[in-house]
Amino acid sequence: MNRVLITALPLVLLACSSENATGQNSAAAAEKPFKTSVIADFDSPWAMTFLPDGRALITEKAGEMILFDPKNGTKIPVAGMPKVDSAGQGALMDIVLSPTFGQDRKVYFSFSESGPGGKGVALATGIFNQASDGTTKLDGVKTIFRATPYIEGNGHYSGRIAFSPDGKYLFFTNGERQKFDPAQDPKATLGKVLRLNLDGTPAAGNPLAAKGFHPAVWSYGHRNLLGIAFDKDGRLWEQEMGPKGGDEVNLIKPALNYGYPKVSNGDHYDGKPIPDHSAHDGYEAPKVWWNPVISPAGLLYYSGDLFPQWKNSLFIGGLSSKALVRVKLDGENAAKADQWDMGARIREVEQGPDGALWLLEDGGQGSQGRLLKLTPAN
Ligand SMILES: [Ca+2]
Ligand SMILES: [Ca+2]
Repeated sequence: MNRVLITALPLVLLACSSENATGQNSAAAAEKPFKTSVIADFDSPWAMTFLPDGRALITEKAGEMILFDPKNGTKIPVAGMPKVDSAGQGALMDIVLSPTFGQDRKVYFSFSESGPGGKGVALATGIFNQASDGTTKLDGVKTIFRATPYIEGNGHYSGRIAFSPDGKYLFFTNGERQKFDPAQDPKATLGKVLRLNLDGTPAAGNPLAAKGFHPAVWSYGHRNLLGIAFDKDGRLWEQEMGPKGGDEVNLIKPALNYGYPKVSNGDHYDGKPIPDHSAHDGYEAPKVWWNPVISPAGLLYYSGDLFPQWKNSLFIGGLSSKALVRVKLDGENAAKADQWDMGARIREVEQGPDGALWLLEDGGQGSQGRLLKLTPAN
């Protein structure tokens, strides 16, 4: 097959092929309300975002950022990226455009790195520039925030980015690094949702600073937060990989403690029980949780017109579940809606300019790292 597959290749056809290893049968595939087209293939992609001109920036785990043009399949490497420590769950992680991208071409991205004390997740900015010969780079790359503290290990960095609807604040997720207790440690940014100014400094008025918390903390008691998104009414939704049987979608509110590792509807992977959430225990319970787990990676709030029936839904990419998962929102409530078998670990979900859904497969454990475009079946 060609390196770049711009021809639509419905998975319905793949599902009938003897080469298909997805385990789907064609009847189940045919029930999907979308057609899946394979657009391109990447090397362990992690995140993507669309530019105003319809091209996309795509991050790869080892540290490459790629400018991709869906119209012709062109891939251009973006120069100027910092050194990434991509061992284990480490990666060049999220990529989002600044709220002011139209004026200043600034982008924000996250990555894991080595530093004093061990490793941690960092947040950086750069100015996206493309020369007349097509070469592309980020100019003036600057790390503007680092997790506290850096510690040993290669897991649970998190590193997802979202901007408040007014464009004034940046919300950044820091995972608990598989060390459990940092999620409840007021001084650590680990296991927290953070609210920062656009220059990476902690936002004034964060709700726990006066109680001795790190001044960036917005909410705490989280595990591995691999998705964060605002809805049309300005509510902040978050998903996280919980312990065994405890993956979560949470509605994030300032100063609340979401419980980990003190309480969870799941239990530790080594079998040790964790008390479940219960009413009036002082911990904020998830709106939705999964047992068995789905291993949620990317999170998208859908606002497009191409799938009007899915407005006001969250879409979640599932790793171990090899699924695209839809959660229906209704004000402050959320409920499981759909879980489609995609036959591959799904790392990222994005909305295209026309409202199509775009997925990035994970690159490991049998998944190929393909870029998929979903459009209505009929
Ligand atoms: Ca994205
Ligand atoms: Ca439990």
